[in-house]
Amino acid sequence: MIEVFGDECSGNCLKVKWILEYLHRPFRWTQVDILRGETRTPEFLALNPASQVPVVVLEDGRRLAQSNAIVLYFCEGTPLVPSDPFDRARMLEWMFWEQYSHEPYLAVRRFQRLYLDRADAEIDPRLMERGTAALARMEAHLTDQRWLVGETLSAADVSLLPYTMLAPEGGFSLAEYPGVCSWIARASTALGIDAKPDGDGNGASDATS
Ligand SMILES: N[C@@H](CCC(=O)N[C@@H](CS)C(=O)NCC(=O)O)C(=O)O
Repeated sequence: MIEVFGDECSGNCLKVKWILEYLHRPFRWTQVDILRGETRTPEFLALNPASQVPVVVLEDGRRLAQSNAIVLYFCEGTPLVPSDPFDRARMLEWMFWEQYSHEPYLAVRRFQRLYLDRADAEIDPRLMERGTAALARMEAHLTDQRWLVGETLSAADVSLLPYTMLAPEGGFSLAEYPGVCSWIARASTALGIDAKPDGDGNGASDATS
């Protein structure tokens, strides 16, 4: 059986959990507590020298890290990866953007606020500034598009959903992004996830975190 090493407080790990559940792929979840330093133990470093979750161990023992690489691996050959090469590249464009221009701000601000208990004034203001720019970029696209790529759910939506949906826990208000809120509802429904972003930045979300 596929084994997933992850921490459910991590959006990167939720991507893996959600896609495996969506694709009805049985898996065993091993909880790795990042706050207790469990990614830094010799045993974990033998699994992933990058000391990060998520990591999956396939039935044949091969290991794979990096959430978007894992999502793409499981989505290959399904309708979640467009067959048209250009659309596939556009899907990857969003997934690379998520890792470089979205997650480093939205996820990091959420982590500092929610798990390190930092007051807003103690958090680098650039996280709010750049996270807001990322949400605005998504809103510009989703104002007249239902999905990030093409006419249906793709791996790009799976990649962008967790940290966008959890943005209120990082102090970001989603209220001014109606296109993003509609997309969160649409993508969550498609994936079978319960998501009710409150949009007011108070962190009251039904999301798993
Ligand atoms: N780019 C990586 C980021 C993974 C990552 O940052 N994992 C964090 C949790 S979200 C982690 O394991 N941190 C523990 C540590 O750095 O010791 C991915 O998408 O999988």
